[in-house]
Amino acid sequence: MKKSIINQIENSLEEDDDEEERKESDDYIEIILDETKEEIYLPSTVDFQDVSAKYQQIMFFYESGINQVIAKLQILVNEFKFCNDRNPIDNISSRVKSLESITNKMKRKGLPLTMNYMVKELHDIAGVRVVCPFISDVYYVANILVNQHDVEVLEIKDYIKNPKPNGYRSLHLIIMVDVYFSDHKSQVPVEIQLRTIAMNFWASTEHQLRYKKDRKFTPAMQEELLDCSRLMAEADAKMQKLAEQFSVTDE
Ligand code: 0O2
Repeated sequence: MKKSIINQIENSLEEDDDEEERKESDDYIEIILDETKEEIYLPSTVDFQDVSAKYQQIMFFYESGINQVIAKLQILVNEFKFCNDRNPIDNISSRVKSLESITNKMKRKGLPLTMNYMVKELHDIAGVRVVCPFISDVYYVANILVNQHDVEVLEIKDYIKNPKPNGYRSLHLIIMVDVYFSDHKSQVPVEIQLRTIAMNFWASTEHQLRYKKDRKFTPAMQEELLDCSRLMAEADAKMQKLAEQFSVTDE
């Protein structure tokens, strides 16, 4: 019984091969943006109630990318739950970049506020954050993801090896992930930020204090923040050493 169902599926897949190839070349985002070269302007940030249908369709595209990445990560979390003593993933969160944040970033980059520019120039509209216990876990999880055949790496920014001048540390990956819609496949860009619990503590609290709030900190305050980042880095290094002594990170 099972075999015949499998045969049926295989046969129908063979029949669909040509169809599949044709559909894979269609790109959701191109369908949404139309072939017309007409620029579609971003909806106004002051009128959130009236966000255009087209904008919402594009956001659905990014949400689908997030869902795909979260599914991948959730499978890993469950696998580690069953097969390991501990989990290299502490928690996962995600967000679609807000319209305000999108327009601010585009203004900062001097880009026209159109959907075409948004799609072409911003690769962090879909964002997933993965918090791991140890530094080695960050690279371990990142490696698993980038080695999956439906994931293509566009960019890697290693702010752990090269922290930002203000002390920000994290590993950023921009990936293109395959997403299957009802009648075609698209590649969706997703930014994945991977960091330790200590890095996350620093980034979250620093964000609360000032990030993008146009608050000007005095050099002394900036030095304090940098100092806190160094403390976090020291704690991470010590925890990593302990983990290695207990052989908990030799997956
Ligand atoms: P949101 O929507 O608030 O999360 P690029 O994309 O290369 O043109 P960008 O945007 O500076 O330039 O990229 P980068 O350096 O990879 O940083 C993108 C994201 O990393 C930010 O998203 C933050 O989430 C995080 N980040 C970067 N620097 C800092 C920092 O100093 N402090 C904190 N707390 N987070 C940081 P956004 O743009 O804020 O978008």
